[in-house]
Amino acid sequence: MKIQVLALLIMSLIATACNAGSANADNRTAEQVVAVSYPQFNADSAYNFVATQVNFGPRVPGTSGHKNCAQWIVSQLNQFKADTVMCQRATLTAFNGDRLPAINIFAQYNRQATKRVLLLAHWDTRPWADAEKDPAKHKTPIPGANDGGSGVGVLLEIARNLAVRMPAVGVDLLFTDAEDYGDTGGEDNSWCLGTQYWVKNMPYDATTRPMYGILLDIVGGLDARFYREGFSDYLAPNIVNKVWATANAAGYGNTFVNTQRGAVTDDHFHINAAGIPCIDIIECANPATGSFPSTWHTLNDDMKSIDRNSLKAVGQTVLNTIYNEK
Ligand code: AHN
Ligand code: ZN
Repeated sequence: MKIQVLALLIMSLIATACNAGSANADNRTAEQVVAVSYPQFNADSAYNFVATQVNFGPRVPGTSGHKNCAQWIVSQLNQFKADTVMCQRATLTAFNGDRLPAINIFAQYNRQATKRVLLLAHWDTRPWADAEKDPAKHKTPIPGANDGGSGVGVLLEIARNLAVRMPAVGVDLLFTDAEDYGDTGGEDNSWCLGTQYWVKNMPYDATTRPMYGILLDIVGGLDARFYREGFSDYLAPNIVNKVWATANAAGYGNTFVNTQRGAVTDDHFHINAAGIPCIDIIECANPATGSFPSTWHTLNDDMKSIDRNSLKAVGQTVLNTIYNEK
């Protein structure tokens, strides 16, 4: 690790020396130059990770698509050299009495680091397309490209980058299950069952718990906009400030809009309740109503609703955020 940092330092000194006479010579020290060298988030790679998930079929707990996708996520994390990959299994009872064989998948990078960041996304998909106009479609499972697939696709592309070069801080990746088996219009606690279980059984103590968390949910939509989500802004405003400023600095200020819109009881709500400040990056398609994209919980939540530019804006912003940490 020391050698790697030294090599980067020397490389950037050479780069600085080469630029010395040119118009863009600046006053940054070598250390600052190193600090701003970010890995490149590959949107095509993330897109392919989303497509692979969709090809498994719906990832509804208890189905073969669910089982196969869990195996695949674990194999990808191992391939991308996570220090540890853990499957937390539980049978959770849904609002309607269904028993769900849930798996929260947890991977740690740079396990020794005491300063850590938690990144999370739900990997299950909704069993019912109950936002369809046609009631005949309400019992059909959604493809879950954006709602489920996109967050996982971005996290796996981040994992691929972590395998190449680690940031200064430790990184925990949590793929939560049974988020989307909730009761539309019913109890808020009927959603996010995997995360509710996780916070009751977290593998953290005072020294290993992360400084903060970033949840990615519905991050791949066409021409998506991300507003400051209400609970994030109320419970973890400094993290929202940090991430939105990082997006702006990276040129994604149009995608990450610096105003508050909407509020959603999502996985981050429960992480906050467990004492870890956590924000939600989630699409707000209509700032007037704070609503989700039109494909949400419909059969049109397929690959046609996925935008590489949105994956890139979110993925690069999160990467830059964690590589900025000292
Ligand atoms: C509520 O409707 C309370 N939460 C929904 C969170 C969600 C569903 N995110 C994606 N799908
Ligand atoms: Zn959903």
